[in-house]
Amino acid sequence: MSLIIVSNTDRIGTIAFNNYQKRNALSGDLIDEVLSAFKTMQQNGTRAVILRAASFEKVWSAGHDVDELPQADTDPLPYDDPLEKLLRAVRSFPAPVIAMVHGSVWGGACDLVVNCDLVLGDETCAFAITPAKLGLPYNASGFQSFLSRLPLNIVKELFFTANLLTAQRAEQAGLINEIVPEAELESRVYEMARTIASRSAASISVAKTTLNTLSQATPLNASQFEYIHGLRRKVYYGPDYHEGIQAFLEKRAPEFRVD
Ligand code: KGA
Repeated sequence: MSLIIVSNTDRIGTIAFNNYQKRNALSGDLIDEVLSAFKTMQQNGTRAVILRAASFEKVWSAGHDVDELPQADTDPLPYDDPLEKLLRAVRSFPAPVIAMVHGSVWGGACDLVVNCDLVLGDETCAFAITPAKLGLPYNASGFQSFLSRLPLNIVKELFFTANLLTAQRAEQAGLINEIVPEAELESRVYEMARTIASRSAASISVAKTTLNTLSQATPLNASQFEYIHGLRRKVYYGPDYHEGIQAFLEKRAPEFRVD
């Protein structure tokens, strides 16, 4: 059975997560389906893509499928991780990708939303980035995506507390473009997509690529990158990551080392 529902009308594509049993966790299989949908939409000249959950539930997506994260001693978010492939597909899609968010968004799904070009949510939307609950060292490209969207203190709050940022605060911080009443969310998102589709595709595509390139432009030499990567390696080889994943799988609170 398909884990997403895909449709395309008037060159506006919709990709809807449809695996609520697992709270729309971003498993490799689900991501493969999304990547294939993006590929077809690019071939069809789709002018805007809406990323959403199939139905309005409490959770939009629970993020990376934790069952598919390595349990210890391996980089949990390498360049070829399915989540990383998904984020790159969103960034490189030649037309805008709009996240339409009802409900809570967790971990890697929060990174996904931050990588979308536009985000509209209703009063129920809320966002948490949770590597500190898993003892997981987040990756440099992920931090950069958050930093290019949000003020440093908000990024730190999200990563340090792993708590949900409410819709109101997410709007104030610029994580979402606008809060729209639940009953109007769908119509507002599709209206925005239609407006985008009526403008110059060539102009919008180059604007997206240029803005993404400029906002990600950070001079970082090889030595600095290796230093950061070395810090991450200590964490995914260390006891916290092992404990964080085990605790999730055993459905208990993690007991991180205090020394
Ligand atoms: N991965 C795998 N399975 C998940 C999952 C996830 N991220 N989130 C939920 N599930 C499973 C869960 O184990 C349960 O399975 C089912 O989905 C319903 O969840 O039916 P089973 O086999 O027991 P649950 O918890 O019963 O639903 P809920 O009470 O409605 O609560 C929903 C939330 C989203 C609040 C809860 O499931 C939750 O806290 N999930 C984890 C959210 C999270 O921390 N995600 C971050 C994953 O890490 C990540 O993206 C990275 C890379 N990171 O943070 O660095």
